[in-house]
This record gives sequence, C-alpha cells and structure tokens, in this order.
Amino acid sequence: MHPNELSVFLQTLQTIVGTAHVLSEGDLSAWELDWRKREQGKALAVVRPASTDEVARVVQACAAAQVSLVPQGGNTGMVVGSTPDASGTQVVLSLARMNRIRQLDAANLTVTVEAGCVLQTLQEACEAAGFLYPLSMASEGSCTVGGNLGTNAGGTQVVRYGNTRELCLGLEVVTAAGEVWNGLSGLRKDNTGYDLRHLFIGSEGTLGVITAATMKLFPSPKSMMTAYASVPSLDAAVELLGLAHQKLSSGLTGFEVMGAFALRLVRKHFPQQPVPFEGDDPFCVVLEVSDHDSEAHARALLESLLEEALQDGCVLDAVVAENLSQARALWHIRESIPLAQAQEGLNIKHDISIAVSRIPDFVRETDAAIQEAFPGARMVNYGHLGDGNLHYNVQAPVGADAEAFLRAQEKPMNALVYAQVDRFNGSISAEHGIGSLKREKLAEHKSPVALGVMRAIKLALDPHNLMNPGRVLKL
Ligand code: FAD
Ligand code: 2HG
Ligand code: ZN
Repeated sequence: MHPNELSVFLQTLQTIVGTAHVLSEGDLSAWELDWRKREQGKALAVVRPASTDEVARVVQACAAAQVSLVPQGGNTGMVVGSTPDASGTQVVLSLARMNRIRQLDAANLTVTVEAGCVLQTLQEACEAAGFLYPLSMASEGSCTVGGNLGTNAGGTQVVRYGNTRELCLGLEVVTAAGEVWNGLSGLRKDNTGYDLRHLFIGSEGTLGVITAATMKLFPSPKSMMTAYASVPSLDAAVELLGLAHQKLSSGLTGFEVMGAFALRLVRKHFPQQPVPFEGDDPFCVVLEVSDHDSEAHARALLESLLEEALQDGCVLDAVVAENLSQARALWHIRESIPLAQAQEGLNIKHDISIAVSRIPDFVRETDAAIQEAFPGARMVNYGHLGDGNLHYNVQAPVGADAEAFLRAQEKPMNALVYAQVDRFNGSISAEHGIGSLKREKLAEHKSPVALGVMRAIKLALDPHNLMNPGRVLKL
C-alpha cells in the first residue's frame, strides 16, 4: 500500500475504534507470534473494536482497501491460525475488548456472550449463577469464546457434553461483506433451511467474524469427583473406559489418558507438583464423575467402579481426590503436559482421532514404525481418550537439537503418522483445526469432493479472499 493510502486507511480505522485501539508501532509480538512460537508474523496493524458495529465497519474498511483480516481471540491456537503472515499487509482483528456477557437466561438454560470473553470468565460467571458451562481446557485462562467457536474446540469434557459446536445454539457474525447476521436465537429447534451457524463454527476465521454466541448451560452438578489411576496398558485404559460408561453412564464427564513419558516431563519441569505413583506405569488416567445426588453418592459410584477395575486387572492402583483442591491438583497434572512439553523444547504434534476401540492397535503399530524410522524419538502420548482424541506428540531424541530435528523430521514424521491415521480411518485434526500448519496436509488427506465443496463455500462467502486467507484451504 502506498504510504499516503496507508495513512488514510489507518485514520479510517482510528475513526471507527479510537486511536488507542489501532496499534501499528512498537512491540506487537503478543499478536504476531503464535503460542507454539512456530511462526513470527508481521501485522499492518492490530485493531481492537469494542462492539459488533465497530467490527462491521472495520471489515467494510478492510474490504474497501482490499486488506485481509486475521480474527484473533486469546492467540492460544495450536496450528498457526490467529497470527498474521510475514508480509506486513494483514490486519489483526482482536476481539479482546468485546468481552461482555450479554444475557444469562436461566429458564432457557442459555448464555449469550461476546466473542472476546475469556472462557474461564464465562465458566465462573455461570457457576456463580448456579449453572455449568462445561467447555474446559488448560488454556481456559486466556482462550476466548470466539476462538473456541472458530476452532470448534474440544477439551476435557467432550465425552459428556460434546465439543463447542454441540454447545452452541446461535451466533452473531459479521460477514466478509461487513454485514451483521444476528442468529442469536437460543432455539433448540429451528429447521428453517441451512443451519448457517455450523458453517461458521470451526471455520477458523476464514468465512466471517463471530462477534457473539448463545451457548447451552447445564445445572451445576451437586458433586464432581476425580480419580487418578495407573493402568497396565492402553487396552486396559479402553477397558476401564467401557466399564466407566457402563457404571456411570452420563455421570462420566472426563476420561483422560497420559503416557509414562508425558508424566515424566511433568515431573521434570514442574518438580513442585506431586504426581501419584512414582513407578513408570505405562499409562495413567484421570477420570471424573459428576453427580446430581450428593458427594457421598458420587464417591460410592467411583469407588465401586475402581474396585471392580482393580479386580479385573485393568487398574493397577488408584487414588480418589478427597476434596476440591486435591481434584484440581490431579487435573493440573494432566493440564501441565503441553506446558512441560513446551519447556522440553520444540516438538512435533499430531492432534488425531481414531475410534476408541482401535486406539491400542494404532499406538502399538505406529510406535513401532516410528522407532524404526526415527530411532530415539520420544513419544509424548496423551489426550482425551474418552472421545478418541490422542495428542500423539513427538519430542526429539535425547541430546538431539530440537530445532534441527523439527526441520528435518517433521514432514516425514507427519507423513508416517497421518498414513497410519488414514489406515485406521481417523482424522488428522481432532480439535485444534488446520490453520496454516496443516493446510497442505488437509489437501492430501481430505476427499477431493469435500475440498471442492469447502472451496465453493469459501468463494461464495468471501469472494475476495480477505478473511484469514491461506488458512484451512489453499485457493
Ligand atoms: P485464537 O488462537 O486467537 O484463534 C484460533 C482460531 O480461531 C484462528 O483461526 C482465529 O482466526 C479464529 N478466531 C478467533 N476468534 C475468532 C472470532 N471471533 N471469529 C472468527 N474466528 C475467530 N484446544 C482444544 O480444542 N482442546 C484443548 O484441550 C486445548 N488445550 C490447550 C491447552 C493449552 C495449554 C493451549 C496453549 C492450547 C490449547 N488448545 C486446546 C488450543 C486453543 O486453546 C483452542 O483452540 C482455543 O479454542 C483457541 O481460542 P483462542 O481465543 O486463543 O483463539
Ligand atoms: C491438550 O489437550 C491440548 O492439552 C494441547 O489440546 C495438546 O499440546 C498439545 O498437543
Ligand atoms: Zn487436547
């Protein structure tokens, strides 16, 4: 853009959102560098609107100047989707100031909230009103409702409540043309043609900007009880999951698995954090039961499940949290794994899903293939076993330079793992999305028919390719 044009464009943005909320100088790395530090981008400007109307006017101004936009929430995404590319020509549209909870409708069991509201803030506000907003993940202190919807985030409660898509009843969206679509109905039944909300959920900012959403609430359970168990194998973990479904039914609200090396990383990088069972059992699980009767009832259910599992041999040892702070500490072990991995150094991630029943075979075969092709590679295998989502991650061999390992081995490692995922009829992105990191892989692993339909939708809604271009799809 010519300097005069640029100055006029920035002035237009300043008129819309206020001078203080158009950042184009100084250290913008908080908006330009992705959480995993995979790519450092360069923004033309960071724009921080405070209302839906301001978002619409910013989008219109960008469209008029043919400037592309990157919607950003908490910038905790894992696939390089929320930061600008390195060209210095993209505007980062930060939704952080749009953080109001607009309405909590107790009778309708819904909450209408702006896109920039931090997930934990929403959880806490709902809890204070006697309701559960169940979406939960380790990034909840910074990720936002808009980012959760943009990525269709999963997290630790999917086994009972589903992912973000299943929690969403309505959206307010600013389209690529800068129009506002108000679809905040809060209806559980509405068969009036195509359900547009599902197009925008999981579209990673490539079709429009989500400015608000109406989300489902649930009555707060009387009690939530957490157990931590070591298991002799992944087969045993799957057996325990089956038993938990049988005995707890919809009371089972969390079921996470953690491999021995993932736990070793937590012990190494967070030595102050106690981790049960010093031995190196191959896997441990965190499981949670929610109960609408009483704490005693929840405890009895969980203890009876664990007794049976110990007798069957699918559990080697187990502890049940005595109180809320112990429960939090057990969950904290699981939630610390991505941070411990980051401390250990750059790593290769595979956020994959496979039918739960086939996960043990997948891991056995793929672990062996990796050890043969990449001797010494360290498997950081953990994740949301309850819904079939593994974080099948890889750390460089001991002593190897992590950056060099990543540069040389990420592509062949991805190829090996994703070929296995295809063989097992799984998905190469269970919950993190595609961003720019997995865009080439999507083209290789998704059916050409599906890709064609996706391209047609993108071009229909964003014909000038200004909404988060280069993410998800290559046009
Ligand atoms: P951002 O990172 O800012 O954006 C993510 C994508 O959404 C981008 O493509 C962006 O353009 C788009 N977007 C953001 N806001 C909007 C909007 N208003 N309208 C349209 N598009 C928008 N993810 C899981 O699914 N499950 C987990 O368990 C989980 N655990 C995590 C743990 C850690 C420690 C970390 C760092 C991340 C984790 N994540 C997890 C990934 C990440 O937190 C989620 O993807 C989260 O939903 C991103 O929210 P955000 O506000 O940070 O979005
Ligand atoms: C989690 O479940 C997140 O902890 C992050 O989805 C996964 O870092 C990862 O690979
Ligand atoms: Zn996850």
